[in-house]
Amino acid sequence: MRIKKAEIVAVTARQDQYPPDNMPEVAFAGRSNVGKSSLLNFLTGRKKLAKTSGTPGKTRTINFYEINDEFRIVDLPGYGYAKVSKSESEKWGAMMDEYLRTREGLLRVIQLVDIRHEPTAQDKQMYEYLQYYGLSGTVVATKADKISRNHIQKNLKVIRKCLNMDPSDMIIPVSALDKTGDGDLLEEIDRIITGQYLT
Ligand SMILES: Nc1nc2c(ncn2[C@@H]2O[C@H](COP(=O)(O)OP(=O)(O)OP(=O)(O)O)[C@@H](O)[C@H]2O)c(=O)[nH]1
Ligand SMILES: [Mg+2]
Repeated sequence: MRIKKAEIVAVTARQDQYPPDNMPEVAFAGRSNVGKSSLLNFLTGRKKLAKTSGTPGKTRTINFYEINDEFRIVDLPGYGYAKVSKSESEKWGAMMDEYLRTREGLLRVIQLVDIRHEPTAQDKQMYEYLQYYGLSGTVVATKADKISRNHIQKNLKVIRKCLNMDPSDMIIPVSALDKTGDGDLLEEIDRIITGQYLT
């Protein structure tokens, strides 16, 4: 698949702000700073489509991007950002729940983890949540440029085990900096939106 067109269609904090539930959607979830917004920019070839930052907690809303007038990629707010208050993390939870549990068009949530580290307790919790709701199956290991080539396979194995991934689940290394892994990820997104994983 090639991305020919990408546009932001909604920045939302509540369900009544979502675009109509009339298209397949794939969402990006993961810790703050893991590189969700950067990945979206990389895939679409649009450096400034989504705002990114070296400081965690940049994306605080659920942002919908329409791709090729055909499907949407949804950039979710990150978790695990140390400085957030209790009320803010509760707000995050309610906002995520509202989207993940009600969205008919949502086919899968791609979970992003940092390729350098073992998944955190919150990463595991998130993946379990996705497994429970039937939204799991694809993991992206970000920032592959930060480790040597011969560590990539080893770290992918650790992540797979740590998240208790199913043997049929996919894990794809990417680097938004070196611009690698986009082909494999776009193929996977194509399988998702064309319903190849639906039973
Ligand atoms: N080296 C390297 N840095 C990356 C890569 N992807 C993202 N980054 C950096 O990681 C930082 C966070 O990136 P974002 O895309 O804003 O992260 P996010 O997951 O959207 O974060 P929140 O919006 O806070 O949830 C930025 O400084 C990016 O430049 C990558 O592939 N390689
Ligand atoms: Mg972001």
